[in-house]
Amino acid sequence: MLIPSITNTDPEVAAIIGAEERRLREDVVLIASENYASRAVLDATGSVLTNKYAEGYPGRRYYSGTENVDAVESLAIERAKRVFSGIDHVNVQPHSGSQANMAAYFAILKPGDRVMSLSLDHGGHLTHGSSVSFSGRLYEFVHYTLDEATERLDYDLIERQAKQLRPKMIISGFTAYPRRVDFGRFHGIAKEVGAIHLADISHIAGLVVGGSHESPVGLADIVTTTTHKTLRGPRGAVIMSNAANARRIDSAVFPRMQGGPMGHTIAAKAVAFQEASTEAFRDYARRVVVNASRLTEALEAAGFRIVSGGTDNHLLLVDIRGHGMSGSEAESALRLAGLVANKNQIPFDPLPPTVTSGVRLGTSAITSRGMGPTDITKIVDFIVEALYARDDSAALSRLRAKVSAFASGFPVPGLDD
Ligand code: DSN
Repeated sequence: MLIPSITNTDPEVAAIIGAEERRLREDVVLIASENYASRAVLDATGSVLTNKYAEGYPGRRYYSGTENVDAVESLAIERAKRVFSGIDHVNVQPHSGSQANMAAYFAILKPGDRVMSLSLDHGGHLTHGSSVSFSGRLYEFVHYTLDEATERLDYDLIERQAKQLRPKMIISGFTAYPRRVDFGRFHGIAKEVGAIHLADISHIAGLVVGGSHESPVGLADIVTTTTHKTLRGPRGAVIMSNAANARRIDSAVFPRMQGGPMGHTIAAKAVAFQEASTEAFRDYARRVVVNASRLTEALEAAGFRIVSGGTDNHLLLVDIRGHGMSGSEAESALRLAGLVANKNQIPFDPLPPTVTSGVRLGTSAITSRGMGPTDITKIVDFIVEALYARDDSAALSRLRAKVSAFASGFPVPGLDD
């Protein structure tokens, strides 16, 4: 699949891309935020639209010759509005999820304003107020946490906290929360205290457009999402908002935060939105959730504790403490066996983020390769074998060969389509 021009002109880079293609074919990718983009998405990303400067918005650019970028950006907006049904306004220019959140904050907040969000160690995100992120430095973030017994959101507690602290913005949306999010409840709480409700649906966007998770549209003033996770598009993001915040969002993205938009990535976003509007994508979203449930059941049957007792979406958190290892030890053993997952803190984790007591697993990528419940049973056998063999590098290497033979039997979107 390697693009011949790179092979001919830059064999060094071509070799690295070739190695990544092999890795994507031979590994079982269980990282909850990763996926396989289609060939069409990759083609748009690698297109000549990368060459054009087009600061501004369709019909209002600072350079000439932008008619094709105008057309593709307008199309991406129109398609995003179709899949996120009911949204008033979409900005398709943010280069990443972090930048989408930054622009949303710039649009609404002044430095020092108070914002409420889930803490990072309970499943939030760096840009939801971590002290090492611009967000925690510029704004006064206060955090809600999960309930210790249920390991789920406690909406009554969030409501009490919001009434007491009166934040200007409340953020819903998480990176490691396996349960359904009640956007309606967040909407009610935000309304009650006069806060803006921002829903960061980066993880579940594909489930939302695929009809497998409630949509925040109409319940959040601003919705941010990356386009490359469950949505299966190019690496990038979009910001959606109600009409009242549209102008503020646009001017926060450009000129306040970003310069020229990436026309090639915007074209790929348009392609991904088109793909996400099909019945095949709805079926994909359903299968992602079914596979995550199956993964949960099989791991529980193998003796693992699953945080919150299960999952309603594409991800789950495995509490690895009962197996005498840390999340980082588990991550390393799995990697050596060709199983790619990430260590992750679990709620009330006594261990730091570099070690952790948990592993986060997701089913978006394996479902894109066509794996189903029977394959999940096999994957759990591999996981168990890898964790038990964690100190035996020869056994892990033999297992890797088995995992690679298994994974190579499935097509790789982007390479085989
Ligand atoms: N890095 C992403 C994740 O893995 O959830 C969040 O930005």
